[in-house]
Amino acid sequence: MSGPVTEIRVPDMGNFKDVAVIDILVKPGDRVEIETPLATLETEKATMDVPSSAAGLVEAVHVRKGGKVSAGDLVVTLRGDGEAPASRVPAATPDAAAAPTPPAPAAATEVAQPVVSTAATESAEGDTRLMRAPVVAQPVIGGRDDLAPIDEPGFSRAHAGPSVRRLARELGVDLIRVTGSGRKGRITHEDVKSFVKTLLAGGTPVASAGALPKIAAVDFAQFGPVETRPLNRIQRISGPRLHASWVNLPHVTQFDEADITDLESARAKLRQKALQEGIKLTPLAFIMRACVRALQQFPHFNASLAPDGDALVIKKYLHVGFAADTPQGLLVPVIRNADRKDIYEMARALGELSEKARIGRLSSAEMQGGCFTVSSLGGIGGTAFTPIINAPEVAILGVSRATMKPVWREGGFQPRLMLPLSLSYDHRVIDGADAVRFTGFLAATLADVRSLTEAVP
Ligand code: CAO
Repeated sequence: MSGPVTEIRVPDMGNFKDVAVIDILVKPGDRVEIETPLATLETEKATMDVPSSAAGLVEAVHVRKGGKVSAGDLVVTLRGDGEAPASRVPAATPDAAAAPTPPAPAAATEVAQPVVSTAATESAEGDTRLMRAPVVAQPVIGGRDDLAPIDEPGFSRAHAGPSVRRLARELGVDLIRVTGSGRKGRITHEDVKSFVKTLLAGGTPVASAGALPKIAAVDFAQFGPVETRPLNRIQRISGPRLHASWVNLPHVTQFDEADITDLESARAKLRQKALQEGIKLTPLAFIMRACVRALQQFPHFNASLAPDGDALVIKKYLHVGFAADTPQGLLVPVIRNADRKDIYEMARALGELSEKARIGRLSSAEMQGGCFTVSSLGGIGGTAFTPIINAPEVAILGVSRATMKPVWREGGFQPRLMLPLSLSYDHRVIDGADAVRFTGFLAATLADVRSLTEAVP
């Protein structure tokens, strides 16, 4: 190919500067078409693709994953094939955010625009509004009125390039209802057309196999003032993981109670001695120790499903994680070889890892390899909750606040300190009967202080 060299640069992104490059989508030698995504950028408020504004062969990529870019920076150089003479530098609109994007004339002269794909918000100045196209009258296809009115905030968030948006506008298709089949779920021309074809054929367009129905975006500002705060880094990482576990694992939660009256009086006696050694002996250390014993008794709780789901991988090691509430968000440090730790060693590990988590010093190795997780909200309160399994683990124990309750014992009511347990388990691996056996074993172990305080072999 011997066409002219075209430089594709970062378009005007409103107020954003030094935006992180989180993905490079092409390499030298790749053939790209107009609108082929070249790189993905991420601001605090949105991720956006930089699409090519010309067709040709990639000669060089000038940005690197992990780097930072601003408007006008060179992204790639293309050796064109004469199909699409693109403008070299995106037109610097003085206030691109303020002006609605005019209907672009022909694709060949279109200026690259970032395509916001996620997390764009009402107040994401510039990035969301950059993508807004003028609203056109919506045709009623074939006399049918299946086309719901376009939900503007949702439409502007959809992962689609400018010409796909234009096509959708022309056809009156709300992009939020279309499932993208392109890279990273990007909506293509074909997706819009097949959506319309399905409507014409009298069918109901469905999301592609396995895709979840989307929740319609709401422009909350129409109901009153709002403030939009970006999720923090940990929330952005843990959110998709929690979601993946929630939608992939059939969760059931078993509730139970453990009588920890004797345990608490034993702990009160041991606490002072432990404090002298710099160890804070909280109920959680005993609960973790009891979990170790339960996991040894029920090895299929100390397991994960093989990736194809047809075998159980039983672990011969016993690393137990615990949820820690930190200023940065929820973290799960893992106590390695928890089966080799007595109650004091367990409490020391809990204290050290919690402190590291709180001050942001936890290494990623210290959060890996867990077999089972304990999430204790007991220090805060509550009576029960349904914890989400830390997949690919198969169970998680939630612990709520212990309270004094009247318990019928030996022919009369006695005040006993009862600890609420909430065990969520993956029903593909664990049956309800085993879950009750597990919590029953835990309760019995927590009631038997000697078994918890004895030395570990
Ligand atoms: N019932 C009654 N009191 C309890 C209790 C329970 N189940 N668990 C702890 N307590 C008490 C402790 O004894 C301690 O009181 P004292 O100081 O008088 O001894 C107090 O509550 C505070 O304990 P703690 O929180 O400092 O220590 P911990 O070992 O119980 O917990 C940790 C450590 C890191 C798990 C905890 O600080 C934490 O972050 N918990 C939140 C976990 C979480 O967010 N889970 C939800 C995940 S899903 O979103």
